[in-house]
Amino acid sequence: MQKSAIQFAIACIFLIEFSACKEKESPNNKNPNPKDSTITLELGSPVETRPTVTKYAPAFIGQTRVGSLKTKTPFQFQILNNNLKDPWGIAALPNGKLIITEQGGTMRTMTTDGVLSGNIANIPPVYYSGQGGLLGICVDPNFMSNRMLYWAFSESISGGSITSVAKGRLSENEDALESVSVIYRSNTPYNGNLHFGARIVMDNSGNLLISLGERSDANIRNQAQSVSSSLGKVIRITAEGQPAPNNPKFDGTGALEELYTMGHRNPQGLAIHPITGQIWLGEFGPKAGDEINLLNPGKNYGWPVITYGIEYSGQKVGQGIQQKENMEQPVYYWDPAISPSGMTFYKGNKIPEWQNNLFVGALGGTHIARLHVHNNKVLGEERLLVSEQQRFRDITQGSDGALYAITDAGRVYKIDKQ
Ligand SMILES: [Ca+2]
Repeated sequence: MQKSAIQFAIACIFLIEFSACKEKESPNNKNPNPKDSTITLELGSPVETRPTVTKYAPAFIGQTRVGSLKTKTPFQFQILNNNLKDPWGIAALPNGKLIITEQGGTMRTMTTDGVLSGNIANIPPVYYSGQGGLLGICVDPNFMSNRMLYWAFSESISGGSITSVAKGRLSENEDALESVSVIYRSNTPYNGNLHFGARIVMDNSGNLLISLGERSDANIRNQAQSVSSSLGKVIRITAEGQPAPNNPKFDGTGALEELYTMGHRNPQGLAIHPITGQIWLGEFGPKAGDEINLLNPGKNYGWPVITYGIEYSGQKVGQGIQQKENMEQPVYYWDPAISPSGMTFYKGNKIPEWQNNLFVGALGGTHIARLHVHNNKVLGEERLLVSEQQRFRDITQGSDGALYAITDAGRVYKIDKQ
């Protein structure tokens, strides 16, 4: 059978499966999100029409190329500002403004009218090279009382560069950070400027989760499988930078206490599901094999042992396998790659069919991927803002309920109901 025919069959099966699923969603059914069951999902053929790069088969139906969705509620987008320089992270402040990092080492606030502040003072120096610099940003859920910000960045130290985490209090007039301290430094310096990971979120228990890349090169990336290295991991630390209490225990010599999950390549997306509180992660595969993972603490996500991608040279990665015992499968993957970067769940209600959907900024893909997530599966996919041809670096939801996205060209988009 032709690959396209197989994919069409998969799309049809999904439509049937989901219809069956909807039938069961009565008020007596324990659906964690009752509002979700009111949404009708009409799936078309997959959004991806290019041929696959690999010949690898998914581990389960719906792991890649699910049926397409189309937003029915009229929505609009506008460019609020196009004067940022290499923006990397965006997060919402509870006062209605947004806070944005620029890779070169600056941080600024922006109003939802697009008015940018000057550079906020007292940011520690960053290693600004390649994919490094001032990177992910996180606003404390208790910002109203403590005004704390946390950020991830690359730093140059003896022996190379690392991913680090700092925190500081945003001054009342928002022009400076106060009581700034670096609370975490990766234990594995490496001479290179790729794969820092560096997305950061605070979970419902007040601990920080930070994604760390495996530094890309063939001679270092195996450390994603080493429990004594912070490379290729998600770590979970307290706001003081200590390993979080009740972190999982990893087997092996010198296992780091801050580890949460292992076996990641370059994870640049982290988001907390609004209903389940679970942590979702996006990561770049090599040539193909970009992944969305649902993080279960203590688990191994497989890189570079299993992957749905191949080397940029075209050769297989390692043994060229996609599944292995004790290694987790991605919830979803892309072949060819779209380069998934920052991502967020939509918690608003203005566009009902977007509720609890995952929005993923695509760099190489030059769009925003909307994934309909249901019971920890991806059921449908839509590509938004395709016409803009922008490399979308990060996306967040403002306190006004609109989505805000930044692009490598320095733009800030607002996306909202019409
Ligand atoms: Ca994986």
